[in-house]
Amino acid sequence: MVVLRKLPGMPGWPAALGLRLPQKFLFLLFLSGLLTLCFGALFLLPDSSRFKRLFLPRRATASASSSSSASSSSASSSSTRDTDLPRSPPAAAEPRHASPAAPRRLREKLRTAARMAGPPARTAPGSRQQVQGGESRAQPASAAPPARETRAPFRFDYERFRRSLRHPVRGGRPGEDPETRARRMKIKEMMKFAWDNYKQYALGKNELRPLTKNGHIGNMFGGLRGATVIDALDTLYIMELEEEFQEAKEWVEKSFDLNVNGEASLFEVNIRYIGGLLATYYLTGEEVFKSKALELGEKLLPAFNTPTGIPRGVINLGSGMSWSWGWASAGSSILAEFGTLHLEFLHLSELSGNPVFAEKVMNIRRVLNRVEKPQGLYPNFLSPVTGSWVQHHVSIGGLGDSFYEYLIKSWLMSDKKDSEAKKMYDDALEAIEKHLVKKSAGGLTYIAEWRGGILDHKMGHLACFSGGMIALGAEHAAEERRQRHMELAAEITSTCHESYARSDTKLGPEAFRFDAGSEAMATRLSERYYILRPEVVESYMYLWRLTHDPKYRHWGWEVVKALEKHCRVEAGFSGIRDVYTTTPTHDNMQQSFFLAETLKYLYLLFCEDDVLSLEDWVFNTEAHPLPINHTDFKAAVQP
Ligand code: DMJ
Repeated sequence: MVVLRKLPGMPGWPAALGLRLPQKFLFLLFLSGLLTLCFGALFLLPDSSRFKRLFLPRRATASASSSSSASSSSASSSSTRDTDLPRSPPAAAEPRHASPAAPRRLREKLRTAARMAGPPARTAPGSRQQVQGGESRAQPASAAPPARETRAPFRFDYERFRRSLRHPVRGGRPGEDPETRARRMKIKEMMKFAWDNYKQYALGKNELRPLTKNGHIGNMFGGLRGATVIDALDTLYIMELEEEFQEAKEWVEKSFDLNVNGEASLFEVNIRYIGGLLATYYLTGEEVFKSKALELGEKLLPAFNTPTGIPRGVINLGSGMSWSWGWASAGSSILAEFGTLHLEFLHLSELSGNPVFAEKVMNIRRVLNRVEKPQGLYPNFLSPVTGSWVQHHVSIGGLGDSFYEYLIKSWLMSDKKDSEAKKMYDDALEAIEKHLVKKSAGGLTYIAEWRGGILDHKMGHLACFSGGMIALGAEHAAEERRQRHMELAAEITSTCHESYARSDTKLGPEAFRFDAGSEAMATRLSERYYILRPEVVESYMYLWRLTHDPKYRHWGWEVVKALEKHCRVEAGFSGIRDVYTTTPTHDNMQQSFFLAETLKYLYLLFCEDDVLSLEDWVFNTEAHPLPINHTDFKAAVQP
């Protein structure tokens, strides 16, 4: 742009023309009118968006283009946020700055662009792995199909859904024995204690610090608050803690702010917040939970805007910028993270009538089906740019775990129609059985980890969910597999129980090993802690429901007693730093998953089977129940 400025030694333009003051004024008036006219004309040109990007402040443009194709109600793309320019064609939904007075052709053009384009790629600041420039030009397989006309207003038929359930949500308990009831009531009391202390000292923060009696915010949720509220909602409801449920609901209605601007884990926000909100909506029919879940779901969509459609692990919920974890090799995405979206995203499509969520996760599945699996195993790190594995580390514990869980649960949630998910699960389990399942010298069955062909004879606490998962899958397996898998599930659950039984506190360590003479015990100081994790009691709950062997209730009750003895402190429950001492020190953290999962699974262990029946519900990986599709979900995309 030419700048009119006075050069040294030269008279200015009007002076050089020999004009007097009134003439100068008229000249300047004419000049400014001319400029205004030219600038305004740019907006009437048919393809003016490129020019707008040149002239308008960056944030206004970014705001318009950050609305996802799912956008209808989200307030996420506030123009007050500082964002970089998108590098992809702008606009997924009709930009909010397209005024009703804009020429019709222009509005139609913008609408078409909105239908065709995914959400824009953003460049993340700092040294972390960034969204690559130009990436978004590659068409992810998940791009929305063209020419989808304006959707008819959509209303999910909640009453129809409730009628489709085969069991009452909270179930009936005719003629149960008094001991079972008393144990269940004890667990309910623990939940009330955990909630009351959180409410008193940390309401609105993410977790309670029960020793210092204050709140913890952390950095996993991108500025979102109240992780414990959202995680606790459905547990409070199921336990019939009515007053406490109302307190939690009121916080969601009045204080749960989605208009935040921070770096969140896509996975954690999905499993805890979206999972918790969806489950509570399905349980109660209260619209507030549905609308918050949908609004939050839309904010996650820009993370999928990569060449493959495999989302990156971290997203700024305000700007939509996304990037990979700094610790993940070569900018890779993590199997357990991008593989643990399927259940929630299908429900987001079901409730909104918008297929975009289902399309995103079906595309992840397509990419995974295309890529070659070493010996049939799924490594934990995948490049979102090339769609190839980055490292050959395989684990059914951390980094891999819930990917496998979501395969079998996707099939169950589809009312056993999603045969592709079932096949992926069966094939993966077969490879795991063949390469990773081992027996220790002392006869304990465990699942080892695999590093490029070398076995690491260790199991993490996280891997202990697999007993429950394998039992759940076995229940529905063909006859020859059924018994073998049921035995495998029981053996793994028993090994995990051993990791508890062999400690002084009767709580299990973060990881335990089967080498150097060790059997189901931690061998490193750094692995001796217990942070109120649920995986072992989760497996007890499934094994109880599927076998009714009383040992699982017995083992569950041992955990209750150990929690009371070692983790209960004056103002809540705390993790401990060493399970191998009877006087452990506390880590001062009441994790939100303790309320979402550990206490819920313990409670269900002492309930009748029809409370959150496995015939009606699947639990997401944070133990939030999502309904099985008995009524033919409209939005589900067929493989
Ligand atoms: C929970 O947030 C979920 O269960 C997740 O899948 C793994 N880890 C924690 C609890 O240990």
